[in-house]
Amino acid sequence: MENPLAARCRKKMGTALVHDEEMTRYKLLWFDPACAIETPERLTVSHEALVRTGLAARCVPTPVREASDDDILLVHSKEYLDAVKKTPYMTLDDLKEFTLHYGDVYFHPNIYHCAKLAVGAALQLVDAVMTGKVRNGMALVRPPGHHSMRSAASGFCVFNNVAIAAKYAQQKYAVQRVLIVDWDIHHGQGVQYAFEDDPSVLYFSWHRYEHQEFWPNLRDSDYDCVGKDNGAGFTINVPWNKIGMQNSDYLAVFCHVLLPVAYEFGPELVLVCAGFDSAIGDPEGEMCATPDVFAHLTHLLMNLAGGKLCAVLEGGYNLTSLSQSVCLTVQSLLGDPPPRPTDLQGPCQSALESIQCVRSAHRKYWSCLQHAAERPSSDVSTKLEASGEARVSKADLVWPQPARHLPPALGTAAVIPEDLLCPLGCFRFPRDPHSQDVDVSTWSSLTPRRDVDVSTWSSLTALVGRLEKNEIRNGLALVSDVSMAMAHVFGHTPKQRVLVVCVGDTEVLSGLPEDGKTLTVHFSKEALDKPRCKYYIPVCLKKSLMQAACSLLLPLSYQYDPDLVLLARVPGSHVDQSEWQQLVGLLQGLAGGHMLVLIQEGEKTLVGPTASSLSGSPASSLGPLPAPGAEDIEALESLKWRLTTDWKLLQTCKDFTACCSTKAATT
Ligand code: FKS
Ligand code: ZN
Repeated sequence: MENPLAARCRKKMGTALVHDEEMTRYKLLWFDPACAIETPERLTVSHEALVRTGLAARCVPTPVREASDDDILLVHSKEYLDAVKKTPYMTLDDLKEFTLHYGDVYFHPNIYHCAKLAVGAALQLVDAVMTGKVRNGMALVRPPGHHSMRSAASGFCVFNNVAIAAKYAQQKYAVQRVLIVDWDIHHGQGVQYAFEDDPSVLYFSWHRYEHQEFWPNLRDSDYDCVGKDNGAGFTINVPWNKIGMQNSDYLAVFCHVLLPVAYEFGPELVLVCAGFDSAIGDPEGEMCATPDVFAHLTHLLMNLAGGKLCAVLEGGYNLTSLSQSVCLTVQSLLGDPPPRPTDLQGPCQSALESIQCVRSAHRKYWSCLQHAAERPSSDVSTKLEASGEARVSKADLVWPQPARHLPPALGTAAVIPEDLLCPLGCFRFPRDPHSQDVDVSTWSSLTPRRDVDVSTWSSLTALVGRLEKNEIRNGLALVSDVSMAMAHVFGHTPKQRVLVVCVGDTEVLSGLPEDGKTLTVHFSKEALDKPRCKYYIPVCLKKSLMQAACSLLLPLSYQYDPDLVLLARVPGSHVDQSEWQQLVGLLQGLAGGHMLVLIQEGEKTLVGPTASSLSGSPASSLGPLPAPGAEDIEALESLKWRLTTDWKLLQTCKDFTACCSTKAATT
């Protein structure tokens, strides 16, 4: 029997699951259609699904506790706490009367107890993550928290679990910067108000808004509410003005708004208001993003803050969609590769309008957005067409059952010379003893034939074959010539769609076919080649790799949807170790995690850090990023403009042609 500590180490520190059945022990006691959806079953089905899929057993079980008065007073007023304290002793009529002071919430004799446990669950999770007992985790709680305010309950929420958790982390662990990502479909106005003037907490929320016609109908939820005083720029609101938003819309907002800003902010802790009413089938959200998308959203946040991420349940009212989404979130937290993304056709017009508005409202606060376009001249266009437009039809609300998830048996294979120690978490992939003769003559015109290591190449071929069969998840190889090794891999995997990401100042593979079987993105600091076609994209940047990774590489990669990712480090690279690890981390969200990293011999020191990222350890944090150079931002923007016609996920403006002409006029 393996000792649990070693097991956790092997699992890169593990994932906490905070849960207690007690939180199912309150419910609505009278007739109120607005509150009827918030049921105990929400918690039961979520937990049962985690148990049934074997995910719960892979987590570190973590008990809840009751939050103390002091914990609750970090966010709420004494008067409000005292009022809630009386509810366990109230009669039904008193409870009904008490409820009337607030909007869309109900009280029950046991809700105060559960609300204390919900806060305590979030704090237990913060403790487990901050003390390093686990890397990340999820708390399954009821009542939710993000609507409750200093002195008011609201929207099923009694105490603000996540806001309290943020203050607690700052107080107890001296955390300097907290990022709160609220992907619930309602605006967490309670969280926003708690931190609106506080630059140490960056609050991001997307929410169904419909030009203020959707609950909680606040002017404060619109894109131009960006925070106050010192906190200006540290509240990011993305209003959804239409229902039916899809995976593309969510991912576009992550790539073009949240991630660039989050990397610039450099959080030390990430908290997620993890509501799943933003998923398909939910009666409140009426959106169309599939449960799979949460595996990606989670994955994309998992390498911020050195991996410290706490997800706390908020809403989610379709029990099927809710429990699937919870599972996919926990699956990512555990380090399993996200499923291949589906249906990424690019964001819809209404989403683009929201993206453009938010980016423009935040231009003056975040240097990664300094070149964002103006907001569209009329931001009410979608309002006018909204009512007449076909709503999402019933037929659209059927979504495929997420694939039964089987993590590959083996993890990370290393093709490295015998004299190099096999990095922790990897296994040495055998050099093929029966290396067939490899015909390199076709490639010899491309690259001078140096110290050709035929046996390395044949093990690479074998390795790619095993990746294809899902027998191995990913691999890395130290090779004497990256170009030759790549050429070899291509020569032997004719059927696949391969995303090639090159980093470094050496030209590679000029002779690749341009038929879409590969998409190459090459980052260098010296200008290399001109783009030849939509499948070959050279990116010349002095620094700002993370910005380019979020807003260029990720959208391209998601839309291309490769079968395999080939990441190559060629000589003359300016990317440092932590950026490199971030890149390795982000790219593992593609191709079901199938990735092969090629490193040129001279950069032996990168083998360890690369292996560590490939086998699931969090990338080291980059801290807050310096402002990217104007030159870099120019280069990036003009590249995105040029590519947008072919790659819709790169789009950040509603009326593309109108934006192009303003762009042309200003540059
Ligand atoms: C019924 C109107 C219901 C209230 C919606 C409250 C949403 C709560 C939540 C939370 F995460 F807090 F649970 N309006 N058609 O989902 O945001
Ligand atoms: Zn909600």
